[in-house]
Amino acid sequence: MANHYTVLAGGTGAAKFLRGLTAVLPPEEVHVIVNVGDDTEMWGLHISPDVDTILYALSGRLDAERGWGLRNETFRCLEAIKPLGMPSWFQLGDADLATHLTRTELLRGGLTLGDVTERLALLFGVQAKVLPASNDRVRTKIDTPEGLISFQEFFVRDRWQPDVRSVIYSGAAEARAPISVVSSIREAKAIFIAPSNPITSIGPILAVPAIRDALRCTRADIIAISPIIGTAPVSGPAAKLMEACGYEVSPAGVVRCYKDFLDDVIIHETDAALAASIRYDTLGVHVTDILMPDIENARRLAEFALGVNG
Ligand code: FO1
Repeated sequence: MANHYTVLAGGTGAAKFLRGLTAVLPPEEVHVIVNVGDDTEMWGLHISPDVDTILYALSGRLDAERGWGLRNETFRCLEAIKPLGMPSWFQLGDADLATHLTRTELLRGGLTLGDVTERLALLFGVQAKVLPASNDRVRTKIDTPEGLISFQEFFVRDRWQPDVRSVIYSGAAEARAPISVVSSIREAKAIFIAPSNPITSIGPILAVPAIRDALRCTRADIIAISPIIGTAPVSGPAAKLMEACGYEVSPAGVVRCYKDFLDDVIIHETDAALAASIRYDTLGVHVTDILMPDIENARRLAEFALGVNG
């Protein structure tokens, strides 16, 4: 068995957990399999929001208040491009643009998204292994009464206001998982599912058939940290999306999303009374403070999660 822990990750919630995990483990022992369903094209550039959130967090440059983009960012290009009639609802910062320009150029030159991410991680001084879930095109689409829209149109442009009829992971069924992703799952000491949105952050990762198969087959313990406390998500539109996909909005609903491979779940201390009803033969339920307002709490949660595996 290899000497690493693997984390399935979306953006903001995962970034907080990973800051804690890489503070208590040698960062090179941490692998991160990142959602690419949020990826989009803007101004001719390939944007990978969750990959970048993780890279920026692990290089200590994430704007922690926003939860995305770079600290001390400026938006001069955005201001200049608005009057030229280009879309300006997606706020691309000036320094952030350097990442998107580099990624787009390298992809055009024939590198895979995984290759580009490895190169960016090296340049940013990130020692953890950051692995996009697929090099193939996977796009989360939201089915609304007005029609199908992209995840970023739903999340950023429309501020998650539209009614949601269903969620589609376009391209996922045909998408391949890189060998590095499958072996990271197969050989991990343990696998953590970050407290990310189960539908639009973790869902697109699980929709890649080779990834779900690897999770079902791995001998590593798979431990999820609930992104839901009580009946509400810690942040974001998870409630609306879980409901639309037929899941109860609760830690029990989160467990159902991962039912075919989950070994343990970590839930918030105020949900302690739910533990007995969630627990079943093969599922361990662990209770602690899962909020991560600062690095100390993130470290504490990471240590707790490692203890569940221990
Ligand atoms: N999130 C927003 O709420 N508004 C934005 O304008 C925005 C721009 C943006 C630019 C680059 C990037 O990498 C991420 C960005 N995000 C923005 C975050 C992102 O859309 C979401 O947080 C994730 O897709 C959800 O995990």
